[in-house]
Amino acid sequence: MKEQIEKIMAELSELKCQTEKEVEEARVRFLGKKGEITALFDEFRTIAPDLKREFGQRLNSLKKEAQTRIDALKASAKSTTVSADSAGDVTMPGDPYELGSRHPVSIAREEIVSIFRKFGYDVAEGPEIEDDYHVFEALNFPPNHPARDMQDTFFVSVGHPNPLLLRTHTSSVQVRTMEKMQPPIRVVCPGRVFRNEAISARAHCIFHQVEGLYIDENVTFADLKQAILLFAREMFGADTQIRMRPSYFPFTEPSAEVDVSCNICKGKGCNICKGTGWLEILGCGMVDPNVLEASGIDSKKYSGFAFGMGVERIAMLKWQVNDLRHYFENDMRFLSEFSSAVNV
Ligand code: 2NM
Repeated sequence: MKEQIEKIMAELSELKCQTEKEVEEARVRFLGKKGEITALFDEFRTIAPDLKREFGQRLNSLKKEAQTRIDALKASAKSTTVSADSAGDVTMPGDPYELGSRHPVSIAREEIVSIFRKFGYDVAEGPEIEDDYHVFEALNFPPNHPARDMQDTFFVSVGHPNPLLLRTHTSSVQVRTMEKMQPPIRVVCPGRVFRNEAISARAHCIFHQVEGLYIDENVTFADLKQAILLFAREMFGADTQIRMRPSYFPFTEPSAEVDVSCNICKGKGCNICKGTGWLEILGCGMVDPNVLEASGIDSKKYSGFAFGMGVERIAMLKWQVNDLRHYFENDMRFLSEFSSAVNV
């Protein structure tokens, strides 16, 4: 029996297995019901009582050694089997990268801009950090206008003779465009704007705008109305109606606010349009002659219209999102809703 134990010990230490199947065969050979070690345990019952203690210990450590060895072989066979499998069929297509998707505000902005590009507008961008002149002065804001107040505007430098501030609208980009070129001018200016406002379901201190400007000889309010109607029908559907309400902006005269017919209830009245059948989408007007002159455009020869809209607001109406804050929180459950929403 002693020789047998030693022989099996030696065999175990030299045992090599490539696959899990070979490890299982080795386990059966040594430790299975009819295995070599199991057989030695059967034989053990018949040996002389004075040898039992010694052989009991030897047999137990043999069994333990066999089990440890087989467990180790099993673990290494498993890892080699996995890598052999994944080498597998090299003609199989690879695992695709998980792609993200466009943010809904980007989708809406790109759709707005692409509609105006079709109408022949260029796209202009400009700095987010501006000076008082391009945000207020050149746009006919009187010196004491409340928008110039720290309550409404974020100032980057305070107490400076020409303080820097975060633009509150992208009209500043249109001022820079008028400074650089003579009519005809057709531009849309998409970008981030900043207002010192308390964050709520309907307002945020950072949001996105697209503003438009069209200047040429004989541009009239009728041209403005037609441009806005065509835009609204491209954006919200061919059967969309618009209405204009008189309004006031420092940079336009006359000014108007534009509503589109509610595309949810088709004008009947629902909770999205608060029972009115209409949804406000933008502000617009004829550019004030003071604004044209301030940027070097002859207001006797040229006239123009301008408009401005909030991209988040358009996106809320388009996808019936009821809380603006969804657009700033980057919650994957919200963002992944838009993975197939691009239709530009
Ligand atoms: C609006 C509403 C009305 C506007 C005016 C100008 C500029 F630079 F030409 F004077 N840009 N944008 C404008 C006019 C913006 O947003 C609600």
